[in-house]
Amino acid sequence: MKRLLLALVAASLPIAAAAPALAHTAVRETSITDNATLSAAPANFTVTFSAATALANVRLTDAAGREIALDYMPPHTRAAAFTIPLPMLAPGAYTISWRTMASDGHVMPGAVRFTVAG
Ligand SMILES: [Cu+2]
Repeated sequence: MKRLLLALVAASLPIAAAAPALAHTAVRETSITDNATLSAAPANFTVTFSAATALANVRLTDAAGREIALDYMPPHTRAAAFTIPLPMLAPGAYTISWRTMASDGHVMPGAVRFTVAG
């Protein structure tokens, strides 16, 4: 199985190399820096990408991995920036994660971890 996976990766490399690097959508900026400790609970989270992208699977989890409900539905249109309102967060560690699908079809996971100081 591992051998097959490697063969698939090797087979897809020439295609990946031929695609312009800019076609890949990268995170340009997040309103909360990864691993930041915040003195106050943030009211929202904004993520900005290098190009318009579709956003999906936005999840907020606490330190125990429990999902915290978000009052947010990603738009059905592509955008370069998304602002996700956050619920009132108690002190603790959180992870906000998402998936993007770029116009070239590449799906990329992303996440930012942060701590609200108590
Ligand atoms: Cu890509």
